[in-house]
Amino acid sequence: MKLIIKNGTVVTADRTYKSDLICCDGIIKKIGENLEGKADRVIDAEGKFIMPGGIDPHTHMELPFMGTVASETFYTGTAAGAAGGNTMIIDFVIPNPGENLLEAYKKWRGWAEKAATDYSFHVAITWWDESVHADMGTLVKEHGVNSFKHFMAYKGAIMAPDDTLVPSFKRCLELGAIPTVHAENGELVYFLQKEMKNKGIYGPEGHPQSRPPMVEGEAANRAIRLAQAIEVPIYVVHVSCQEALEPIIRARSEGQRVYGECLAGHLEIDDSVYYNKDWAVAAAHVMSPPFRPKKHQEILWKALQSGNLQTTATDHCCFCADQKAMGKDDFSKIPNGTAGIEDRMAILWDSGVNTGRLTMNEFVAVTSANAAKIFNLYPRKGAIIEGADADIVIWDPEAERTISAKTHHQNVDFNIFEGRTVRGIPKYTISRGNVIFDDGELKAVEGAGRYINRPPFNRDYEAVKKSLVFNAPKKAER
Ligand code: URQ
Ligand code: ZN
Ligand code: ZN
Repeated sequence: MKLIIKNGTVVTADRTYKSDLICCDGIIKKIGENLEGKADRVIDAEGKFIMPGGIDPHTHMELPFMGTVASETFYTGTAAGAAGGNTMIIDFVIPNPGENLLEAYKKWRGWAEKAATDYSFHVAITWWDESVHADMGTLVKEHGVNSFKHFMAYKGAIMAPDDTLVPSFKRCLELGAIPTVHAENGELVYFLQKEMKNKGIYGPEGHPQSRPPMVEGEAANRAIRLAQAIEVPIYVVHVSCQEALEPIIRARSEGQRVYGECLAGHLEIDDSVYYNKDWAVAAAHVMSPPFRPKKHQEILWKALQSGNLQTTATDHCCFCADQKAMGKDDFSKIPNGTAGIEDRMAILWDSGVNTGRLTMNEFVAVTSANAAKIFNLYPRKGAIIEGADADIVIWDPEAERTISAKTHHQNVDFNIFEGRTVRGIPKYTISRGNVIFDDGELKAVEGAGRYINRPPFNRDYEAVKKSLVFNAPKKAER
């Protein structure tokens, strides 16, 4: 399939310039002015921005969790993501404690074969013994995994205590992989949940009250200090509040290699949702860390603007009303998770670029390029250069959309951004040169996505040079 994109303005994390593009055989073949030639399709991108397709580094498609399974599949979720301008997800393999990591990895790989866009996996370390140590090595060396997740919350389920965090962080360093953390102190959450119920609080309002910002702040600080002692980089997912941001800013100002991610939801939604008179609406917002008091939103925006947070994600983990109702009598039984993959980029554009908080280039950085760099996908992903994958979103900065569960493509019956009108939305989403979101029409193909290997990070230059081969852009034809 040969595609020519004409008259557009290319916007990357570092440049904005008028240019045409020729995409062929799944990659960006040529970038330049006045490109002509025969093609299967020509798109006139006049007045539109040509940007790297969004990368959502935090999703949970069809996750088995809290006694049920997330309602979004790898196909429906990546298709909905394409409708929102995304061309890649990094999802999670989450072994049950005691479950063999390679078995769990193979299971998730099977589920993900239906994906409509490219995908990769972080692998969670939910228990520890010598076999985990060994399997981490196999996953890095043979399966293109370079990031391992640690849930510091969810006591009694997948929580990783310090005696798992320390050896696992050390193993990440040995392998050239990056540890990532869900930073909430699971012991405190467990204690505070019991406190809530002792006070007779069983409704959704018990959820935020049992995981206040200090619970996240303690865990973020502890994870960062462990990483500092072990001298391994660290990536903190879904940073939701000032208390978790402060240790990140402190560590970064001291030169420690710490990265932080924030969710579109945490940037825009506050904890008043948990006091909605309609139980189902309050429960639909139960996710962890919870939505916070309003003051944290501007603090997160400032962190994105200042570069103290580097990526945005969604933690797309969908549960429909009947699933959320599992916690009808006890908030701690409400499956945790909300959607967002279809709306993240438009929310970031409308609340970020339209307001002047972010430049268009910073928008590309926080929705695509930075995640590609941190997880060693760049410039194959997250860039508009010759030789990179033709993962592109053609953005219409003037078009508007009103977000609603009635019209979204996500396989869930609730939308946390319900009723929000955004200006600036995708007109076309192109996955490896194929137009899969076509001027409002979703043309995603089940199974068209590929698993993307992510090489480890190496400190010895020879290994780096070798690993760059797949990244090396083709020499521009003169
Ligand atoms: O904690 C996570 O990231 C997963 C289990 C999704 N659920 C959530 O509430 N964030
Ligand atoms: Zn989490
Ligand atoms: Zn998550």
